[in-house]
Amino acid sequence: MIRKKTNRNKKKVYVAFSADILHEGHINVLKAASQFGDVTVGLLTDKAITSYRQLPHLNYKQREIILKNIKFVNKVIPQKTLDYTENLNSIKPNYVLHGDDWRSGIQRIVRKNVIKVLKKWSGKLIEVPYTKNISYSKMKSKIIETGTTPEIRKSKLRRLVEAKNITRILETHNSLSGLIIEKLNIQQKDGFYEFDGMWSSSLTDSVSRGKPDNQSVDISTRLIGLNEILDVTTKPVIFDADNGGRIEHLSYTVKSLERAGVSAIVIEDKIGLKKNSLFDNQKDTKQDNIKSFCDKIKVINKSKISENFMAIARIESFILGKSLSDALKRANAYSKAGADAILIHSKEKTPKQIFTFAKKFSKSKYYKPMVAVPSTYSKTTEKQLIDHRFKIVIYANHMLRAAYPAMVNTATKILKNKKSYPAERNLTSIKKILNLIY
Ligand code: SPV
Ligand code: MG
Repeated sequence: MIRKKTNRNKKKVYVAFSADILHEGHINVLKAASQFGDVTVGLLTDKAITSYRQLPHLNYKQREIILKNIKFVNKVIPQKTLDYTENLNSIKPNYVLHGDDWRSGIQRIVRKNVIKVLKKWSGKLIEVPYTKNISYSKMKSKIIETGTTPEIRKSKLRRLVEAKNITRILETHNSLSGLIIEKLNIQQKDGFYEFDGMWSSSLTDSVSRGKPDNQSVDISTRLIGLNEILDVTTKPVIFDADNGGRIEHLSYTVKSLERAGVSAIVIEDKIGLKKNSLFDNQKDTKQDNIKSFCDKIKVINKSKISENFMAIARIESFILGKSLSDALKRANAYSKAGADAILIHSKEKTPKQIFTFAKKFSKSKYYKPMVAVPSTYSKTTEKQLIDHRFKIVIYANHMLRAAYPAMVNTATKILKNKKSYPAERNLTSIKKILNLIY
């Protein structure tokens, strides 16, 4: 093996990369950098990258291994923010190299700051011509087209929870809604926004098949639908498994989910005939006892193959009119039994109930990341959830609720007018729908 020695007399060169999809443009910059001295690469962590764009396909370790083995690189260190200041101050490089493509857009401010910091020790920014005909977004779409591996997809949820203040999940009930979640992103003044993953909801999965949310749609049927979504997406999935079914069957469900590349299973602590939690009348609904539910969590953890697969325990105490102390007792027990996260459910109009829970549970020695489902308390902002230490937000049914009135309105208009023209105004054009997927 060739050891790369750092030459004390050589100049120090710093290059920052996210290096998700490595291409010849990176190599051009690194080659140029190595001509000025010893090259340290500041490799952006998942956290730094998600502050301005999507979680990279490869995790930090994988990206580090690739860079360390490039002959122009002497050292790789983590760069924990998009801003270079911390690393520059500790290394005090003579040069920073970057492609000349960062003079506009989000990187403009970062660039300005690099120049300012380098000035302190008369360091210089050298910009090399950006390698033409390379588009990160085109390459990213290629990855979507090609697909992903179950393991890479599965690991993404844990990475997101570690990297982001809040992981934003939206309900999907078919491939088209999955594709919208996959592709939609917006650039706002304060940053880049997108959905991080998908919620496979028992409610919308059932309703879109014309059946009630009471497990009439069996797990195999749900997995068929899910696989169709997985075929055309790369983002992680959280699977709503109701109460997990019979404990004797649970290990098989976990295996099927893992094989498909699902990141997390959510099980709720209810027993008996399943009834959706948002119904007002929960008279006949029974909660599981703590011990039996903990046993289910243990079965999930025992049957899972990958450490990346997560067990999320969903507490229904508030749904069933039970007290805060009941919810807390359960949260601690479920966490101790091995749950990776706690979903505290509520059907109140305000988040008061879950925030009171969050304040107490965040202080518990058994604290685990918390998950919120703001279906009824929908005025609650992500910022408020972050302030209460929620790490995942699930918008649990919105895609189906959006599609349903649109379809009913269109059908009504055609029926009323005995022609389709009046409905056209609210429809996607035929041309657009033909070209939506090609
Ligand atoms: C679902 O989306 O199926 C859920 C959330 O489990 S809730 O409808 O609130 O029960
Ligand atoms: Mg459900």
